[in-house]
Amino acid sequence: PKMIYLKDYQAPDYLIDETHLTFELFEDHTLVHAQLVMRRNPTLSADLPPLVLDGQQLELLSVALDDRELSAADYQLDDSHLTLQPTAASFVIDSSVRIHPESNTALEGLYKSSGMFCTQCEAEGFRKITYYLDRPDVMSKFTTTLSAEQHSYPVLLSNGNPIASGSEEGGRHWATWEDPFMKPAYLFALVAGDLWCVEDQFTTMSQRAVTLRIYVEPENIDKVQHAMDSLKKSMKWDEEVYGREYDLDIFMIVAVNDFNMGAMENKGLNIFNSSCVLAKAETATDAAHQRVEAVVAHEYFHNWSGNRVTCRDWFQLSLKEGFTVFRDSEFSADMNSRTVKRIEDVAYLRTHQFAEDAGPMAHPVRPDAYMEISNFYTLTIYEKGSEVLRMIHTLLGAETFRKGSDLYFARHDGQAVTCDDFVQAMEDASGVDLTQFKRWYTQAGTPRLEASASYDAAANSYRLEFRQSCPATPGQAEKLPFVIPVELALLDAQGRELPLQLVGEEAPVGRSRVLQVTQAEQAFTFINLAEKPLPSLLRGFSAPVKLSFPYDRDQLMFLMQHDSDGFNRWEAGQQLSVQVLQELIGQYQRGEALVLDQRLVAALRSVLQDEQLDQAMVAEMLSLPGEAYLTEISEVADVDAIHAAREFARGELATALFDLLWQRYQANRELSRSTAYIAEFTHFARRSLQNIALSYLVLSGRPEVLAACLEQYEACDNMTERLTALAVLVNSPFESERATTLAAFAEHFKDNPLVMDQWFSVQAGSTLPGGLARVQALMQHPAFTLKNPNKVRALIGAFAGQNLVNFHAADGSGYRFLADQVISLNASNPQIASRQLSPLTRWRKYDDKRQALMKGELERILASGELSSDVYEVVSKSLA
Ligand code: DPP
Ligand code: ZN
Repeated sequence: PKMIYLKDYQAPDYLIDETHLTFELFEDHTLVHAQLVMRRNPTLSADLPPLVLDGQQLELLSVALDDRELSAADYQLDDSHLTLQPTAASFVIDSSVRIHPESNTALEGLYKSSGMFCTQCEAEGFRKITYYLDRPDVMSKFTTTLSAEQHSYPVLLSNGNPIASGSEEGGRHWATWEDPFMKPAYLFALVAGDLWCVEDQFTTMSQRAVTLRIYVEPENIDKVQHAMDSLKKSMKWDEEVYGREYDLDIFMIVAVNDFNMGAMENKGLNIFNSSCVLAKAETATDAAHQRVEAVVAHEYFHNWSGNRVTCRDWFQLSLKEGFTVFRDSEFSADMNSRTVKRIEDVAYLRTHQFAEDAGPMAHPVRPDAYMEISNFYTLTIYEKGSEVLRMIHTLLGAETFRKGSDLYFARHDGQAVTCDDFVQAMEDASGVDLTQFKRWYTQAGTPRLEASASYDAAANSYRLEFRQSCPATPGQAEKLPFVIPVELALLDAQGRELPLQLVGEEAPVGRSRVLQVTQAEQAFTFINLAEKPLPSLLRGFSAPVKLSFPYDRDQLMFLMQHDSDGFNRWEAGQQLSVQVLQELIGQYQRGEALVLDQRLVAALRSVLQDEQLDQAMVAEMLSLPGEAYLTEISEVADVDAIHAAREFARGELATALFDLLWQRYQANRELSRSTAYIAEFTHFARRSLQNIALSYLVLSGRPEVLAACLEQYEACDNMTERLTALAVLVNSPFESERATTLAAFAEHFKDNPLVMDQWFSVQAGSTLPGGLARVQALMQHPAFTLKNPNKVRALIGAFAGQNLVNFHAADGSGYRFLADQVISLNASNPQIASRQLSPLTRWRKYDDKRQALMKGELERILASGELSSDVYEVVSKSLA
């Protein structure tokens, strides 16, 4: 595989004005006929270069140019292109190919899942369907006719509006769909299957009625309402917050069991991993309900940020993904709790994206080069991309940001554009120069921001100094300073925000404001401060940086109680916990007895006693930083010490806070008993506190907690409580109850694959000794298969990504296991294989012995035979 560079971008030689597709779907093959109405790109010279169409794994049956059948002498064919010579500026290509969706295990292009036909074309899957200019800047008007056997495939869907249908001889039928909007091939979709749908309606802001349909397998028809409600909320929110109206007469979602990603925003016909659609109380957790709401919104929002305005090339992927993640996170914040949503997003970003940005696959939000684009659907493109948009939003303010987005959509509707075009619209609408800001798009790595402060009592002034730097990343040794928006307040001894007046300002400007750190070193002096303040910095995590400020533990406890920024209250607690845990890690490494700083106990006690505090916040504050986060912030991660220290702290907290936790648990369990399940934020909140309380309580080993756990498992009416009870037992010392409950759960839910995924995950994550053996045994379970990406993620992904003590076993057995799985997945599903590799790419974080073992496995993969470009790119970059 070779590198593809942004600097080599060239506009397409030819355009495809119309695309007429015909699919004849059969059990052992599919015939695809494509008629492409083409012309020379008018912005280029008048000569006619060869036409190079993309195509892979296609059996070419015939090709014609302007109705003239071509013979093999008229074209060149290799394993990824069909090349021929046009003779006029406008022409029509007709091709027929045979493909094999029934044996497509890569789940890219057209494939079969649970007996239905479906597609996944982003990024470069369309070339596995027909010969085409498979690039996002070639936009075309599509008409699609599909035919199949009527009994097995009563439902035939494609993009746009249905315009005709009928029956054929021999029990087959057909349907034709027409999409009036120009789109790139990656947004093409087709579905044929035996599906049921739930239908609803949405009236848009200009009073157009839109039909909404969610298609699922018949047995899942009772699990669709939550997704439908989420869809209607998303449509309304996009009208209100962004002024975006839906544009077709029908919007469809189809749930598919075998899917590489979460979902796909195909025009008018979104195809979803069933895990991101199906949700009802008995089978889906609160987290799953929230995920469905967020993903439905995300894909719907793409209709504008992605489809109406798309990407010029795949280097611009964050143009649509970063923006759309930002849009869906704001939507979720509006539907639920803004502070809690922010905490969840930041915890995720800091644990996972920061690790990516510090590893061998680190790349800018707009990469310069890639080997396999499927590897670039990353946390950096999505989550950091969203943070970059959030910073623009912070710098411009909500109103001006909206003017910028309106201008962007108006100026580029129907076009394929770049990240620069987006920023230009923001600059033009605001008059703000974002030249330096754009370094966020081009420089990889997580910036460090060190802050320090000094108070001058004689002058009543307070000086804050910032120093920024950014570590080297592959291909980028030196970095230039970023524009870092730092939202801050200064608190007095009672925790009140003080008026903020910088030297040179006539009067104070607010009590919480955004400063811009743009230099490598920069100081700000605040005046008219009669007492030394305590700063609340980077409020709401206003920039994706690693901030340090020399707070002592008492100051952090003070901020936990008094900071008026909810996010920073949580953040103070995290920093306090990190300090305390790092102290324990040191004690463990030196072979000393572990002693927990009682200030952490005191701080969490007052959180638990605070009846005013949102219960979800209480739950968030009780959650100690995870092992993966502690790994990320370590120079060299000592897996065993991290695990031991964190478990010790949890045990001490459980003992010291037992009564309060028990009280909070029982009060909430009582509410759960007396109220039917509601998928709504206040209920998510109280269940999250109830459940984290239970996970602490069980550490006491007391019989009344075991009884409570079993009661919750048996008597609850929803998966959130049931799965928590199961997870708590699985990680508990109550061996016989663990086994009985696991067996009962599997028996009860054996026919529900999504619930069985949870069952696998809970066990894969258990940090009790013997983790690998348990995972290997589970791979033999009848409900497990490597062919289903959700199963791979639930068992193998959860083991390697979340069960750090077991995965990093000192003998290297976890590494060897993962490499074996990657080698076997490489042949069947390269995208999933490559994704599973990421724990091994982080080898630099570990001690020499583990480094050698991890590298050894990467080398073994490299030597294992023919590698997909997906796996080859990640392995070779990791070893470089
Ligand atoms: N399906 C993926 C997403 O929506 C890729 N577009 O993010
Ligand atoms: Zn997306």
